[in-house]
Amino acid sequence: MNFLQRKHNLLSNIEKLRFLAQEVVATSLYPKINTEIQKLQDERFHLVVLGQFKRGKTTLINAILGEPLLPVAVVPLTSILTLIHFGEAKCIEVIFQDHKRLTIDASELEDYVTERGNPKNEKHVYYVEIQYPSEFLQGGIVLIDTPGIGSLFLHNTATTYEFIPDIDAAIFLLSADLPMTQAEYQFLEEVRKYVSKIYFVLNKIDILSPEDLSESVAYNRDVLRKQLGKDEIDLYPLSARVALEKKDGNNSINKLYKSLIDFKIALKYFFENERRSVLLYASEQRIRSYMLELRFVIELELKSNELPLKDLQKKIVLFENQLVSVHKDQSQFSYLLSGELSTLEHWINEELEEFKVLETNILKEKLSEWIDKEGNNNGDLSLNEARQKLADMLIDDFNTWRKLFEPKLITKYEKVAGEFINKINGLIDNLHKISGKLFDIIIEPYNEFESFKWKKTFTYSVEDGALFLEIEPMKIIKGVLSKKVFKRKIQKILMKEIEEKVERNCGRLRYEYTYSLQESARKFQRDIDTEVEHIIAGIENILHQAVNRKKESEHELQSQIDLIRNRLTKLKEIEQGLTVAL
Ligand SMILES: Nc1nc2c(ncn2[C@@H]2O[C@H](COP(=O)(O)OP(=O)(O)OP(=O)(O)O)[C@@H](O)[C@H]2O)c(=O)[nH]1
Ligand SMILES: [Mg+2]
Repeated sequence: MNFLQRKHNLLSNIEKLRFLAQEVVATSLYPKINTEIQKLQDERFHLVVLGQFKRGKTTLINAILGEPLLPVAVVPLTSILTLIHFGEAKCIEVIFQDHKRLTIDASELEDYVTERGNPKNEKHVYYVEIQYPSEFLQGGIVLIDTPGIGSLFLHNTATTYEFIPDIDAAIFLLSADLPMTQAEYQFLEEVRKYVSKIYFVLNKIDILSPEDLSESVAYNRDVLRKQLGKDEIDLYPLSARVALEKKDGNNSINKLYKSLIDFKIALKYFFENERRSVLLYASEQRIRSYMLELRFVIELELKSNELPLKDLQKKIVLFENQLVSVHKDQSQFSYLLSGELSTLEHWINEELEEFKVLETNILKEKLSEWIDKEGNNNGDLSLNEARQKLADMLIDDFNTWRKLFEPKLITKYEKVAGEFINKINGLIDNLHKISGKLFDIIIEPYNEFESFKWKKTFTYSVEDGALFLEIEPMKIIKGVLSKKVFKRKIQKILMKEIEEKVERNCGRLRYEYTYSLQESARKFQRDIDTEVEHIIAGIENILHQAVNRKKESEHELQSQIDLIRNRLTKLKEIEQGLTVAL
């Protein structure tokens, strides 16, 4: 069978599935299946650039397009998904969460897709879509820039994690100068569950000497081989930045530019030869997980309709009884979560307290030294200058401390969040297992309830802004006092101010960290409760509908059972059709 026949077969099966999903009210699969049909009809292929923050994802996309279209920076930046596909003319549209669209100019992109221009996504952007006249994008390729994972802006990590199931193939960026981090390993493991084709790019090779480069390539290849358990790794060392700048007249730069050309050739080869089968495979995987969900719902409907009323009522009572323990688990989890968060807050306090004492002493020492030196060199030393110096020193020290402290906080936080998400997924699994067991529904051990699973992650972010330091106007009239006395006076005032300023700024950090933790926990708890209640309501709805039907005539009940049986048969046919088609 050629591609078009396979695509046609897959599409006709998915269309049957859509029809079925529309009939079965107890699921919300219909829009998801609809999107899949659209994507397959247009042969839209999601080639997604992934990786930790600041690895150079956005720069690589610009280099592939050959123009600095998307904004890049030295700080974690991209916060919104950007989908770029072929168009005769450049056109950029922002799609908001309420589905409103706005056409913007390239110069305005920064205001929507970056953490700086749109902090914490306060503009409620869903995604950005760009039409771009590049030959590379022809044939339905959608090149997608994602927010980097693992930065302090956890909502960015969340956006990217949520998008993983929609990826057809990935370009996974690593950096030549840094070994892979724990966050990257975890992320790669998650991506592998959904994506069969992954290209690895070892970026920033321009900063390494040729010897260090070969060591870095060998090391990363080895790590990936072990991690993926396979010998063949598609690893492309290159420099996105140099390739984008592609300056002529310098041989080494030309060589680096060539690595990007080689990578583009490999991608082109893939597009021409493998893209279509990968597209079908990825689509089929998504569809199979939707079918598992649908099958569970239809079987539950069938079994509950087939049971005699008395037995059904008994089972409903049993289900409701078991729900008590589910709810108990649920409230125990929130109790555990708040416990874990208080431990984390306690740890933050301790760390800040330790830093406060240390920083107060260090600043006193550093500033006294500076006043002594400046006072001797510069007769015009003013209180304001000294205050400014203190502010600079304090901002520097706080920023250095934050750089060390915040990654530790994130690691601890992600661990708590990860454990909690596993617990919730266990609870969701359990809900289905309880009802499956009560109604004798056979659940295939593979993949179990993957499609029901909670895929969101815990969102949490901390402002990256400067520390707020007010510099009060100078009140002492210089000149009235002798230089020496004046110096001593400045010193005395500022030593006291150091204590206050360190105390106040540590307090602000403490507030910011704990407030963000509590806010994100509250939101998470709300989302989880809604999700669990939604699943329970779905199951109860099926059971109670069946009870009501039992009160109708025998004839009507029987025709309803026949209808559901028929749906199950249709679903099995679709399943078989899929297997034959692919
Ligand atoms: N030396 C060097 N720097 C690079 C290269 N590619 C990107 N950079 C720099 O790395 C920094 C981050 O680049 P971005 O493209 O914004 O990285 P990103 O992965 O998109 O970052 P996020 O959007 O925050 O996840 C910028 O300062 C780039 O100029 C490269 O090949 N070599
Ligand atoms: Mg970026």
